[in-house]
Amino acid sequence: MDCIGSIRAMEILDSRGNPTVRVSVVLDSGARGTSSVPAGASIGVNEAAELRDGDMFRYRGRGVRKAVGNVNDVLAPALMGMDVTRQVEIDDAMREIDGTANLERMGANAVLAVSQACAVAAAASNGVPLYTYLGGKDAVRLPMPMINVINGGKHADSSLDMQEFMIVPIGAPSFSEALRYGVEIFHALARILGTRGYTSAVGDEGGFAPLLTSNEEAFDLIMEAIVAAGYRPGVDICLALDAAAASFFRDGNYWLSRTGYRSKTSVQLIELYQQWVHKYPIVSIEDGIAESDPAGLRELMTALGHQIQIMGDDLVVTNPEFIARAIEQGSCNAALIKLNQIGTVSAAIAAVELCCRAHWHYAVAHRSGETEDTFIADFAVAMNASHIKTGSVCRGERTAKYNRLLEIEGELGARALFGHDARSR
Ligand code: 2PG
Ligand code: MG
Repeated sequence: MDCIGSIRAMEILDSRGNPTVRVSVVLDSGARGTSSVPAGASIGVNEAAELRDGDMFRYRGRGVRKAVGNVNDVLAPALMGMDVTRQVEIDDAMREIDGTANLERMGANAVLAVSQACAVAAAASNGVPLYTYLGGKDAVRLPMPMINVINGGKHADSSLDMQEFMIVPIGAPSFSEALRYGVEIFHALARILGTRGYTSAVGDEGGFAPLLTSNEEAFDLIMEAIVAAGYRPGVDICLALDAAAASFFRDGNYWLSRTGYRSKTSVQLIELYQQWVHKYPIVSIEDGIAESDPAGLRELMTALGHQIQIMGDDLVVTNPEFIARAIEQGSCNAALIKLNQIGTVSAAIAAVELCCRAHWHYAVAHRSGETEDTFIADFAVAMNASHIKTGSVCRGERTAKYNRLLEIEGELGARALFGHDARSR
């Protein structure tokens, strides 16, 4: 048994230059673990709550000194001496101290940073990598990356309503090859944007953020880049979309205003998705309909649920309760898993278990405001995730996760599995 000797939090910066929480845990043995938490921009209304200071004279209200204080003054004394391998007990203790359903009192940013740092310290104490500690020795599968190459919505000042245009290297034989395919296409896309007079400046998640004339133009340019890089659309590379539709849903309509369309009903928006799925090799649409539009969600599943992955993100917010409901109501057929939407490692694991039972695919995902922390790379392997969504192949906070996955693949050597049919666990 290795017990928690000390827990210290500090305020650091995320990739958007906003404060966030980093926690270091030291165990009695001297083993230690450090972890930092990310922050979203398109946030589901039912997510666990981040605690921000609200002091407009510091970081325009976005400081996290209160969350840091809660770790150092409240959570740390309560967890001192606990066996660090008792993740569920540690997480439950924090949830009890907080006393709210969405962790708003302590702050999900405070609670998750402690939860993750404890897992990292426990892995170190056991002398095993984090993915083995959390997933056991059968955790040998690398996730399929969904690589974001064009940013829109709340992640860029681009002209696009849709938030994320991604490529999925389905034809790659290994994770590292998938990543290489993605990088080559990313660079081809940069060249194509340049020749058309578009900027190759990037958005929050590292995808390009050009001022295009339509969402279709984004797909067309990506298709061109796939071919220019020597790959076959639909065979080597498919496409995925995160619409983040709640960000343009108002008064019962979808306002695709950036691209000059008038408002659309859910039926019209779904028709548009159907046209896109027909025209482009799209295998996944995330948050295609807002979580507050149940009729639209049903229609989307009826229209495309048998054909492609309909991913719930804002809809299910990594919350076992919401995932159970979505499974029952059939409002999506796959889920994003974001630890900071639910606030503890053990609750995120419970969310994954539900997805597994429903035979859903699930993508472990980053947030648009990230740090150099690589917890989610290990977590994706530990959870046998079908996919990982961690942005583009540039910006250090994104490549940190990819580089960690390359390291894991190297460590696993011949034992490493990759791809959808490796789901045998
Ligand atoms: C999403 C995420 C991550 P954000 O909507 O899936 O890509 O964005 O972190 O801004 O919620
Ligand atoms: Mg999303």
